[in-house]
Order: sequence, then structure tokens, then C-alpha cells
Amino acid sequence: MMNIDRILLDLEKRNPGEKEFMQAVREVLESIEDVYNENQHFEALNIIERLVEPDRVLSFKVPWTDDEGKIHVNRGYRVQFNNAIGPYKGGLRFHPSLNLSILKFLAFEQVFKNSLTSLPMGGAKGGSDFDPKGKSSAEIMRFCQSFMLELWKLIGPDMDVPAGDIGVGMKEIGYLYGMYKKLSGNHNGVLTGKGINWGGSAIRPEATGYGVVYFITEMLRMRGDSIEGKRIAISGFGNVAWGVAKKATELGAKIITISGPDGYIYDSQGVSGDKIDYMLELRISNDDIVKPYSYEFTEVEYNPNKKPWEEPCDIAIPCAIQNEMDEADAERLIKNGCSYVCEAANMPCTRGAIDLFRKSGIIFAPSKAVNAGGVSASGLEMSQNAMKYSWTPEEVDKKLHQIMKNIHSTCVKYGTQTDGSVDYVKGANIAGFLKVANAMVDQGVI
Ligand code: 2IT
Repeated sequence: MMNIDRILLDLEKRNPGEKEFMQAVREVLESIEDVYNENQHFEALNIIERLVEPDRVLSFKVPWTDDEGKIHVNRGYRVQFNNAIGPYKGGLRFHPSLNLSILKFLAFEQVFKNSLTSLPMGGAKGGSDFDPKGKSSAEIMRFCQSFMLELWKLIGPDMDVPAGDIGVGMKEIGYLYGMYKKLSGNHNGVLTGKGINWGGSAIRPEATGYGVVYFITEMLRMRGDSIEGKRIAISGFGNVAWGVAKKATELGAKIITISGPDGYIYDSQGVSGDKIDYMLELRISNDDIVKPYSYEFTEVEYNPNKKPWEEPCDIAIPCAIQNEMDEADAERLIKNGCSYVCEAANMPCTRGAIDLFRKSGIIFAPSKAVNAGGVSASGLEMSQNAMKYSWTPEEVDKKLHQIMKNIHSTCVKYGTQTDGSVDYVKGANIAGFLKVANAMVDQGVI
């Protein structure tokens, strides 16, 4: 029988202070406990202990020179967590807050997320505590080149395929890929999120946000509802928020907020049209978000140092970073009559917030299901690279849409409770777990 407290206690002993990693593991274990206990061979093969230990954790020095000639050293990482169902796959994050606990939580989550996509991808994550904010393109290029000087030994199209995450967009992928190509002599597509003219896939930039909206559309459809006319509060202003705003607006919803580190803007007219394109410019400046937006579009309300969850909305979609939505935010959303909370960033809701959503009857969907569209499009980029062929945007979008529909129905299949309600957290975790655990059973103790 699974003893969650004992497993977590052991894990805490071996990984002191890794609170994000523990948070992610606890959520999965609590969800899969019953299924695990019903399948006694999992216990006999010690699947849980094998699942919570990453295959490999790599850390390396990344020295680089700034434009003034000053030399800096950052730390680079790659956590290759589990490759039972396919090559390691997952993004690279460049953010000053990055540490091993965050990377292990992200890589662990990626294992189950990738399993849900139905594509053959294992789970990994990497990155650096390098802060791209305020750096010149030349500095970013030198950093990426130095980073790849170590990383290239660890990756390969059938071994480990990195992509972007926070702080790593197409520009950084370009610099990383250029250096990989130079060192290895191979143009084999080993990174995803590449430029469309050099092996990238159509729709990859939009895919995470579009996937989020496709998932939500399914959730609503199942309940006889529709996204049209819904007021949606989102946080963040990056790639995910942009994709969500684009697709949700196209389908007739109204995006009423976006946010940055300096606060949030409330736009009663909705973030639409030119304003969505303007988000791309904000992304490049990457610093103050709220102020420039409110100068550009005067009708909006500027709320410095506050979170968007203060605004009454029908659907809340946190698109920024882990643990950005806490109990106080959850209470506000509940009080203001929000019906759905869907995680578009990785693990943006704290455990306390999720408990409150459950109690209040808000329908909550977890990131590993909701934001799996990004890595799904990455998987489709890998397929296209392997075929030396590319699909049209319509073809990729259709496949992405189908994948998100499948993920939703898989969550419903594994998450439907005796009272008929759907526990999306359970559904996503059980489905993601079973595929990986069964592959581990088939492949023996390795
Ligand atoms: O969190 C994620 O799923 C990503 N950052 C995308 C990973 C990928 O390999 O495309």
C-alpha cells in the first residue's frame, strides 16, 4: 500500500528544502494512490521510488563576457527525469530565480504532461539562473553559445530534445541551435521552437496558448456552455498569455487583464486586435509591462503592484509562473463568482488555492493537461524534422486541436468521480502515470 507520508519524508531527507519539487510530487502521489494500490505489481517493482528519482541531474559552469568586457559566471542545468516512453523532452528556462528544486518540479511535471500528449516523449527540463532582462542581443548570444558548449554533449534527437520556457524564446533557441550545429556538425533539429525557415514548426509560437483555449473550450462544451462572451482574467504577458489572448478573442471571449512584475492592467474593452500584437513588443522590452501598455492605450486602468485576480471574471488563467496564485487570490476569485480556473503556466496555483477551488465548486484544471499544447507542437516539430518535411499551419493546428481534445477526454475518463463530477487533477495524473509506469514495468529494472 502506498504510504504517502513516508515517501515524502524519505524524499525530504534526500532533497532537503526542495519545496516546489515536493509540492509537485505530493500532488501526483495523492492523485494516483488508489490506482497504485489496485495494481500490486507497481509496488512489487518499487515503481514510486524509481519514478521520483531523476535519471540524471547535470549542472555546469557557464562563463560569459558582457559588452563592457566583464566576465560573469552562471550555472547551467539539465535534469533528465524519465525516458520510459520517449527521448527526454522539455524546455530551458533562463530566470534568476531558477534552482534545482524548481527544475526538478518542472522536469517531474513534464514526465506526466508529455505522457498525456500521446506523443513519444520523456520528461526533462533545464536552464540557468542567467537573467536575460536588460541584456543586449550580443550578450545573450555569448551566453547561449557558452551554455551550449556544455549542453551539446548531453542532447540529441533520439536522446534529449530541449526547447524554450520562460526567458528562452525563438531568439535564444536560434543562438543555441547555431552553436549546437557548429559543434556537432549536425542539422538534426535537436531543439524545438526553431525559426520557421530553419526547421521550426508552424503554430509552435501560438501552440501553448491555443492549446489552453482548446482545452477550455472542451471543458465548457461538456457542460453545455461556450467561451463566447466570457470575461477572462489572465496574468503574464509572454508567449503563453499572447497565444491565449489571440485564440480566446478570436472565439468571442474578452480578455480583461494582463500583468507583469509591476502590476496588472484592466482593459474594459478587452485586450484584442492591435493590443495583442503590442504584447509581442512588451515581451521584447521584457521589463515594465503595465506602464507602457497604459500609456499606449489610454482607456485602460493601471493597477501597480496588484494581481489580476482582483477583477470579477468568469474564467481565470494564470499564465506567468509557479505559485503565483495563492489562497488570498483564490478567495477573491470565489467571492467574485469565477467559475473556472485553468493553469496555463506550470503549477501556478498553490496547494491551498486548489483546496479552496475544490471546496467552492470552481472547476479547476491543472497545468500538465491545460498547457500540454506547447510540448505537443514541439513533438510535431520533431516528427516534421525526422521526415525532413513540414506541415502547413492548418495541418499542425488541426493535430494540436485533436491532441487537446484527447487530453480533455482522457482527464474525463480517469477523473470522473462517483457523483459524476470531474476531478481534472486526478484524471491528468492517473492517465499520465499509468502510461509511464506501464512502460517502466515492460522495460525492466534499469
Ligand atoms: O513547460 C513546457 O511544456 C515547455 N516549456 C515546452 C517544452 C517543450 O519541449 O516544448
